[in-house]
Amino acid sequence: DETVYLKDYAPVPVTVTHVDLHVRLDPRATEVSARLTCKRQGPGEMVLNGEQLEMVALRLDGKDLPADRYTLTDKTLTLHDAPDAFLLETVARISPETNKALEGLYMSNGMYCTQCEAEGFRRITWMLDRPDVMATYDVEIEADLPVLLSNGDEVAPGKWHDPWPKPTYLFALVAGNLVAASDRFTTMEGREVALNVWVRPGDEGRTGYALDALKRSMAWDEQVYGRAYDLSVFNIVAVDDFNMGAMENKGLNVFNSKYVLASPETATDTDYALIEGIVAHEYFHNWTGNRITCRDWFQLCLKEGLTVFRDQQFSADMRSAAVQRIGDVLQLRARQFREDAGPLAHPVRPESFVEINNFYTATVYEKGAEVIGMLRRLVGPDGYQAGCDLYFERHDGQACTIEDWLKCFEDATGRDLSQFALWYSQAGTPRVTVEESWEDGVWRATLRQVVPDTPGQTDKIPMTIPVAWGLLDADGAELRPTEVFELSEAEGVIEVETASRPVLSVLRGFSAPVILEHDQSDADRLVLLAHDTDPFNRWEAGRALAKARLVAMVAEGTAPDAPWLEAIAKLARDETADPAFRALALALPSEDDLAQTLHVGGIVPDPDAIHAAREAAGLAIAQALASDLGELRRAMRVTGPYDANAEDAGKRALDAVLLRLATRLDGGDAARAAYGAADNMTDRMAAFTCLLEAGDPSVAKAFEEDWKHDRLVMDKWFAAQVMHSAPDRAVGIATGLTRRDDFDAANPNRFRSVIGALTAGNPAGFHQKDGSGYRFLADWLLKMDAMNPQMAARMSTAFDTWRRYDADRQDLIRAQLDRIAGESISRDLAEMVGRMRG
Ligand code: HT7
Ligand code: ZN
Repeated sequence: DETVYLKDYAPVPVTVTHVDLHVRLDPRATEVSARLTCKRQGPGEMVLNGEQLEMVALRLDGKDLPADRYTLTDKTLTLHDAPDAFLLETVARISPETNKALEGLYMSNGMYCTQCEAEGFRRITWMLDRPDVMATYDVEIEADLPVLLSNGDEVAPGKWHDPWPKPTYLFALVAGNLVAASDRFTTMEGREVALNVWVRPGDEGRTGYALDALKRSMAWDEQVYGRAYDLSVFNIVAVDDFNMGAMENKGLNVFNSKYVLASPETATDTDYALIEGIVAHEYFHNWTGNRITCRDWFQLCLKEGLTVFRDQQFSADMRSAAVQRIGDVLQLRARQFREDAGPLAHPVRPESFVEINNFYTATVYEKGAEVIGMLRRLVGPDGYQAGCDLYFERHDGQACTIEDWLKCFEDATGRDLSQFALWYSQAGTPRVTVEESWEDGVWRATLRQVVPDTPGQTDKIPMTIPVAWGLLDADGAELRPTEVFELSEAEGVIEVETASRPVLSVLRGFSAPVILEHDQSDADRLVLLAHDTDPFNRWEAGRALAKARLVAMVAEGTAPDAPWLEAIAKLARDETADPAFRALALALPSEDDLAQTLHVGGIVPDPDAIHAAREAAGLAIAQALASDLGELRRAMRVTGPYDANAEDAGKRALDAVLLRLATRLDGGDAARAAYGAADNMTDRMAAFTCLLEAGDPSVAKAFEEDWKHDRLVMDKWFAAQVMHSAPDRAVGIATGLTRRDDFDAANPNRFRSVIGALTAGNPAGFHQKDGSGYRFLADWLLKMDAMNPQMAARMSTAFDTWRRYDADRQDLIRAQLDRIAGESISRDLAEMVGRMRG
């Protein structure tokens, strides 16, 4: 059994305090010479990790090690009778050019780069590849290339010294023909820091936004958390082939080029916002992750949940806090609630894993961030700051646990957090039901919580749930401003004396990651939609109304009703509301969200019927707004050159929603005009996708002609065609795209832009009754697994909702899962398929 358990954690008997690396780069025969300064700290053998390495030399204290002093396997190097203090020297040969898994040292477009989190360092050399072993590093890179980078400060060309002890997963090395866009930042401690964004020659003009985001992140972390940067240089490198978004290696962040490069012509507002958020996220890791790291991989949420929370706070400060919160919750529900409701559900801090790469999940990241948000609500902003200050002071330079983190808040605030800690160990999204009564001048809300069973976990204990609430009167005036009710038992009651029946606004700001069941009348929801002082709940009321309509349309075949359409139209016209907010309020719940809602309500979701209902609702909204669309769009016109600021982006977002509505009525006339007039990629993509939906035969060709030279723009082109095609054509289109010469499956962005676009972006297409979508995905998972197991395992989660569907679809999916399981597959994919089959 390859399962690793949290309960088995034990510190290493022999540790490494310093690493000297000499790396002679060669595409197929890179030589890595390592000198490890080792020190015994307890009894036992030293077991180093090492995979896919060819051993060239092995010496201890300068002498070749005799064969009886060590054991070498394809995964480990065990030293027998290691002394108390010694130098271990190894020379390993590796082949970066053939490394398509993109873990360890690999090549991307002629450039060398590394990805060591979580366990990639062991593919570079033998080492204690675990986060609780923290060492200083000296690195020398030998290669006939102009740019040679590693962590820390450059002490001579190609020679780097990192004075901050770090675990292996934060090691990085980059070498290639790169150019930098540069700037400077002076920290609050007076340190002068050189900032560089390294890209391929020709891409320099697209680095400005990332550099600016970096400077704003550095200033924000000083102002809000009191955290300053600690080296003389901060390097960011853009890489085309990258499994995830970016990586926070000490002083040398490596980014998927998609999250660095932006120009108005090639990037959308969404891209700009993502670049800002991810640059901030990786930078914030310098303290929450690097200076204080994780004791073991079970504690991943210690750095990821906290850092996501910090990047969300940053984005809220840079943009509209309400719009940011709605976006974060949409994302949480789409990814994390889905995960929590299926066979892949796991606690924010898992207790076991087979392959750690499979646990970089929405639960660890996004639910992990929600847990921090709840903690902040419970202890208050001052308590939160005091707890964070204590954490940074007490644990700087250490590898920590969730217990260490929580103890800082207990010590700083005097609060007992033992019940709150259950959020880290109990999986599943709690359901909170709210029942209201109003009798004899007393209004009462009874709140009940249930934490559902999840794989391997039953009979759960009630948790501490901060429920923010307020009251309005029937005309929408505020009766009671926001308060937080701590629901810490299975049931709790809120009581207020009031002469008239109030309208409850509950779970304001989405104060806890729970599913709220509140049987509120349409009339009350309309009051909240029009008047709630909490912008999140204004949006939420509109969403609840839309969901109820769509569910009825699917389940009962009803048509959208006039009061709802009038409320939506009123909101669209409401000039006092932020356009970005209006865009969000006009967007209908996603098909996947509706499928889950129906499933929970005991109705087997039919993906085609859901798609048809959404289309019909869209058409009805378009008709309700028909006479205003032109005027509303004119009001959204942005004058002057493109700027990615939130205000302009909000106008473009609302314009895109209105254009989509117009397309339902005019067959694409307005979109054709918008496509022709677009001077930026946001407007161009909005018009392009409308024209795809309208079935315009020429637009894809025209777009391709203009952009075939640009890889990142072409990723959008690939994805859009799959996402915006009619469901019965989606698999055929996706298949056709994979046969093109420029479909390079080894590039994760391109792979996601077709396969991910089908599974996540066109659910009705993926779930076609004939099973073609399932076959298509399984074929690609098997192909991808042979190349890049991490990618295959991640993409396989598209199957995780299979139990929602009808018996025929379940059989078809099950057959594909069985087929995959029957092949010789990676540990990564095997774990995921095993968990999904149950
Ligand atoms: N901490 C980074 C995680 C990451 C990663 C994990 C597994 C495999 C590849 C990876 N690339 C990046 C990113 C982050 O959360 O900041
Ligand atoms: Zn992170």
